[in-house]
Amino acid sequence: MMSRLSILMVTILMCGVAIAQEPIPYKTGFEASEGEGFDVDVTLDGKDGWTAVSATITNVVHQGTVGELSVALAENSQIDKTFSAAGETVVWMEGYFRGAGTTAEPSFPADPAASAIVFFSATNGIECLDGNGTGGGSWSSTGVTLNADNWYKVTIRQDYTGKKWRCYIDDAQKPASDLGFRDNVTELHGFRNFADTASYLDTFRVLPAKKGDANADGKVDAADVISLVNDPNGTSMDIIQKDNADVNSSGTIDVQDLTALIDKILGRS
Ligand SMILES: [Ca+2]
Ligand SMILES: [Ca+2]
Ligand SMILES: [Ca+2]
Repeated sequence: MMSRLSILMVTILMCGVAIAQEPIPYKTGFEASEGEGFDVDVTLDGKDGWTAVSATITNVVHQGTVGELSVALAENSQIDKTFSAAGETVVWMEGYFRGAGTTAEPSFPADPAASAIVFFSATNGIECLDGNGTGGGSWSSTGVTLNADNWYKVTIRQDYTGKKWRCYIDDAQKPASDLGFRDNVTELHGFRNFADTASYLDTFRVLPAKKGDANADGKVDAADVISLVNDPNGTSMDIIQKDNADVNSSGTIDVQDLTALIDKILGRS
């Protein structure tokens, strides 16, 4: 029941989809300057590989971000983008969302198959599905309530080997524990966002987890060394950068990670 759904952030298994799959890393701010046809009041459908029903580009942006445009999702809208991420076992997906959520109970179609699902509830706040891998699961609270005027940065880390995912709201892991996939999905295929109440999306990106990629551009090279030299403890890094910059997976970022990064680039590890 499409009309019962609010914001869904999900990776999906899409079969028989005719549109081209975008390779990752992918990022967009839905800005006119990106040259993909984004502009005020144009439909998102057909722009930069997005398919959309009742979603347009608008001049509402979230606080603190460079840019002028975002996506406005009308009531009962849906947007999709397919990705190809063959061989990537851990993938990050992130976007800024704004909306009041829905008063309806979460209700998502069994098809397509889905790994991670984030639900915006007007009554319970942001909820994440702790899936059982066979199409079901239980809803886990993030403890974050919704204010219709606020933007929420939602970052998800999906591990396609362990069939586990994590949700971060504004760079804090919520809920604190790892979550299960709803279905037995083996790799990233796409992103879908349903909205049954008006909402917004901006500053969206999808990239593989890569140890050493401290600037989160999808590559491990000298630019990452510069990032770590300039911020040796990752103090000003976001959650994706922090995960990548902890090259030796010790849980902290320090000079040992810089050494490990240089070794990695020079092929010494
Ligand atoms: Ca934007
Ligand atoms: Ca990099
Ligand atoms: Ca470390």
